[in-house]
Amino acid sequence: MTERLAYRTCPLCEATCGLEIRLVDEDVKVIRGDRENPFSNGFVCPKGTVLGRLHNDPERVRTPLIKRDGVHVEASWEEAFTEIHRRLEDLRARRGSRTLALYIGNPNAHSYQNNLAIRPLAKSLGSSNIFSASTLDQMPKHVSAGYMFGSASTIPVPDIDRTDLIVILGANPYESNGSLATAPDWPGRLEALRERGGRVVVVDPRRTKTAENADQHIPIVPGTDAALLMAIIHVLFEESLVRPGRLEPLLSGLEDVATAALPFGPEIVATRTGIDAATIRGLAREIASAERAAVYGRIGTHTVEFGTIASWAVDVIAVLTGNLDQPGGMMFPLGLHQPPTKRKRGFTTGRWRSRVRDLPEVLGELPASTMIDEMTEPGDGRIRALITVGGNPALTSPDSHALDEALASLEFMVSVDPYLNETTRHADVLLPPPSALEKSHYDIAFTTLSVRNYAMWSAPVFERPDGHPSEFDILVTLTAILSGAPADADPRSLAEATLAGQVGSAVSTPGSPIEGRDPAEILEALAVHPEITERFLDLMIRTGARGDGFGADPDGWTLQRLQQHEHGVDLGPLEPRIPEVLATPSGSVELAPEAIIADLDRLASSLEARPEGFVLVGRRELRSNNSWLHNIEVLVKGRNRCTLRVNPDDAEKLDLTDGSTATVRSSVGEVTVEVEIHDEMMAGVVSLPYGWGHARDGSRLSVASARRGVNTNVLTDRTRIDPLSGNAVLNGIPVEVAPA
Ligand SMILES: Nc1nc2c(c(=O)[nH]1)N[C@H]1C(S)=C(S)[C@@H](COP(=O)(O)OP(=O)(O)OC[C@H]3O[C@@H](n4cnc5c(=O)[nH]c(N)nc54)[C@H](O)[C@@H]3O)O[C@H]1N2
Ligand SMILES: Nc1nc2c(c(=O)[nH]1)N[C@H]1C(S)=C(S)[C@@H](COP(=O)(O)OP(=O)(O)OC[C@H]3O[C@@H](n4cnc5c(=O)[nH]c(N)nc54)[C@H](O)[C@@H]3O)O[C@H]1N2
Ligand code: SF4
Ligand SMILES: [Mo]
Repeated sequence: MTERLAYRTCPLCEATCGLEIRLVDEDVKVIRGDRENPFSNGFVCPKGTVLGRLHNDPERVRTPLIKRDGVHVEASWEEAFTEIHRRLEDLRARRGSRTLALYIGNPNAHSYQNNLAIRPLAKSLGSSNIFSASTLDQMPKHVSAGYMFGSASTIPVPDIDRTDLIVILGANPYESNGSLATAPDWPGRLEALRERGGRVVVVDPRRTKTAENADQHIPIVPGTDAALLMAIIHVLFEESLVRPGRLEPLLSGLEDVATAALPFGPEIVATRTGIDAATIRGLAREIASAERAAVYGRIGTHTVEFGTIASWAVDVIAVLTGNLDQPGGMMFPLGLHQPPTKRKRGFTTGRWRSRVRDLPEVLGELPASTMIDEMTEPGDGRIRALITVGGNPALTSPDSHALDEALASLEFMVSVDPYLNETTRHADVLLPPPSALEKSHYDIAFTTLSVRNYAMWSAPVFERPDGHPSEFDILVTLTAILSGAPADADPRSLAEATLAGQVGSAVSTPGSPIEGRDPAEILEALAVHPEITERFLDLMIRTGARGDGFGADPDGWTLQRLQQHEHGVDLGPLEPRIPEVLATPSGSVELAPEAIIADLDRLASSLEARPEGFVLVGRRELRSNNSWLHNIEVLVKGRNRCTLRVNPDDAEKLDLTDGSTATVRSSVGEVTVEVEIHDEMMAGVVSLPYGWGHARDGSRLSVASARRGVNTNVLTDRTRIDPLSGNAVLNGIPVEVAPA
């Protein structure tokens, strides 16, 4: 019997917890939180402990599948890529590149290999039909950050370990463990905040677990956070509480914000938000008077009609109260692989527009909500083929019944995914990535969103089975095929050429730490790493803000040095980064971007609207992860969690009893679901979890299918989006509820 311990980062959610994996004879025996990890200190949630079960899930796909006469059959990698090559070439020849599309799902954000490979893949498509889960999620934040700070990835995070007050809007980190604010053990950190005398305020239509454990819970009418936040800004100006402090000389548009906030007095927004004026004023004063305060909004402020305004307003409040870029306020992390400064180029959207609904491009993407229209509306450029990488839009995007039909009508579909699920069952070719335990890991995305500067490298726990390409190689092979290479093209040569190109550009970039160096010398230094993906990462780390500059700073970081820290390394608390982090053309924080100010008229008009009936919001739970962990028995056993939560008074009015079934109807669809009467719900608001609705023909998810649940996105309407970001409206859906 041989025993060993392996350490790695959990790749499932944004918290990036360190795991300790005990293996006996190369079998995963137990996974626990790594107590020596300096960031997560042993914290783990139930999901992190199932990586072994995911690895061993008999239904996890291990070899490529090709659909023949409607049935998925096993194929070799060579056969799979030959089929893709043949079908794509044929389609392109007949219909052109414009008819190809790509959907990029959430797990891509958790994989540095995919981070490296996905943009080149998108480019090789030669089509503007690029969609991702970002427009079902955080796109409003990218847009507001892009306008304010000059780069869509410059997102301030709450410095929760040092703040005195955190106001959380539309997030439930007790269940989700946080998002756009990477911190293992959010619950523990919030409890520590309260223990040191700080306060936690939660704004949410549900009294969530996070609200339950907070000092104050403020219920809000769904979809109205932007109005509440504008009222807070209004009060800050009206009561002369504006104190930007250190940043004052670096701000532009302050006066314009004051003017723009005038129509949003607390007395005016009170009815619409359901929050009385005194509470709004009290909240504004509390934020202004706290020594250090962080205002943090997430899913409930982003996936709504005024998502971009709300995303912008939270950062404006941070600026006005002197909390932006200050310890204990909202700060900018600096990942180990990041350069110290951003290139100044400003931010725009709408460089092209979608064919059917004329929606603007944002960050090179079109809204996922309009994928259906682009697939179904006849005409030149109609999508006929789709590649999905790690996504399940048939459950996760709005109007998903219609999307499901649209997927079935495609001429060709490829999915890179470990499961045959609601989406990938439509794929003509399925390419399975290796399991998480067969991959190396570094968080490119989440170390730039982390509440402490932190880095960790995880080596694969297991070697990949013979002949199984890495996910990077799968994506690069697809890129090569789309770029005109033969089906048996060696992905290595394309990747090597890309790496050489990046080195070439780094040595010729003025101000780069390796400016003027010999590219051959740099490539040789990188060649110590056997995997090409490691070489890309090492190049980023060594030319990053803390890098060794390939010898220029002997104390600097390299990937090899990081690899010696098997528990990860703490790189210290967040530090002020303004002005270096600003990339706006003016070099200042743009407080009043034209597009956002213009959109405030729409918000003002919405204050008069008094929606009748019920509104639907979503919910996440600790043992679930978006749409894809329901095939793991230990995570789904127990009572049915896919229930419609209804406030007790509403239930009485509607004649609904606990455990009965109700029909929920929206403008686009209908579901029938078990009722759970719950006093956490605000009156007039009902809630359904998302990511359910399994047991579709052709999927292979027997555990999930036994607890199918209903798909809440049958109810969400693809025509409702936040216009500035193209983000789907997934919360605040008008519905009718009745006993079934
Ligand atoms: N366990 C678990 N963890 C996860 C995930 C998961 O599925 N399960 N998913 C991961 C992903 S991809 C993400 S993006 C993050 C998301 O992390 P969070 O942002 O914390 O997401 P939710 O738990 O959905 O919390 C959203 C909250 O907003 C509330 N809400 C709805 N509408 C409104 C509104 O109009 N205003 C306000 N103020 N509140 C509103 C809902 O009641 C809910 O409590 O979680 C990540 N972590
Ligand atoms: N109503 C409603 N809808 C929502 C939300 C909501 O709150 N309410 N939340 C939205 C949010 S925040 C998000 S992020 C989206 C998520 O939307 P998607 O990204 O479309 O959905 P996921 O469930 O994350 O899909 C994960 C897919 O990746 C596969 N997968 C897992 N690991 C890997 C891997 O290593 N490689 C590859 N290639 N594939 C892998 C899984 O099998 C699954 O098919 O949903 C959005 N939709
Ligand atoms: S909180 Fe997130 S990162 Fe941590 S163990 Fe759970 S799923 Fe993994
Ligand atoms: Mo997400």
